[in-house]
Amino acid sequence: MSLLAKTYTQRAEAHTNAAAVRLLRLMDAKKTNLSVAADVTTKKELLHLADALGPYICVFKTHIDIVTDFDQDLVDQLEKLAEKHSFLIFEDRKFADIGNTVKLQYSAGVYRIASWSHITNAHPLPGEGIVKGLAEVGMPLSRGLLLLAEMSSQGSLATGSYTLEAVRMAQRNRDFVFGFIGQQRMDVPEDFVYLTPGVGLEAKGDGLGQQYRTPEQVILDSGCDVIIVGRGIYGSGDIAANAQRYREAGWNAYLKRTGQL
Ligand code: 5BU
Repeated sequence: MSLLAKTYTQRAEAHTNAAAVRLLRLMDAKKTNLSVAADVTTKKELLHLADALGPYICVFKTHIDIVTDFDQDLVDQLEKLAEKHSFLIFEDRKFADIGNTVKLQYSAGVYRIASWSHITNAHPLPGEGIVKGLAEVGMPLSRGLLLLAEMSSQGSLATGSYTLEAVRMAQRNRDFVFGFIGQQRMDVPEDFVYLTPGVGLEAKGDGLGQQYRTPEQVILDSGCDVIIVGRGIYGSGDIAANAQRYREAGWNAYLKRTGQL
């Protein structure tokens, strides 16, 4: 059976990374492959989005360093909401330094990301030491890492042989690296989970380089697994209704792909 015809649950069996197994199982259980990108700058707004959108999502994606009034209580509450609604937290930190530095950035500082974020991501740019450094912190905590294989923004330099090298780096570190942030699935035998930003049903871009594709293009045509949607959900109108629309579009594309629809 081809990878793309398999359900998320079937694919969970082949994964060893704890975060990947949890994610794949909870997607089928909750019937959602939607992740919300909560790019808001106050604790109140962030917690509101997590609670209001929790029922519709598999992953709550944060940029914790944009929250002006960050404190430990925010993290405690976010973790409670993740339990309540059964979603994983993904700090979109995009680490990009040498192994020793990212280890400290991941474990220490004000945010102590590794202590609460199930998933984080890194640029392969500095070389494999970045994965090794993050793994020293993340593996004992059962965390998972995504490598940035491609970006959604116009003019991104992460293309061609860079993207191929990202995939090779992931293949060599499968215990910790379970997938990618990317725009299209690369044809390799291993099962990697793809989380894909740059998703919008209306807008085509944002005037600052962002480029949008539809959930169907992402899940069905490009073979990715999770759609990441920010402003398309919280930008205007009823956020729960918007989330339901994206959830349905993403889920139907998955059902079509797996022959269930
Ligand atoms: P938007 O509001 O749906 O455009 O938000 C997209 C989010 O995904 C935002 O948090 C970005 O930081 C993130 N993102 C992205 O847009 N494109 C990329 O290639 C990567 C992350 Br990697």
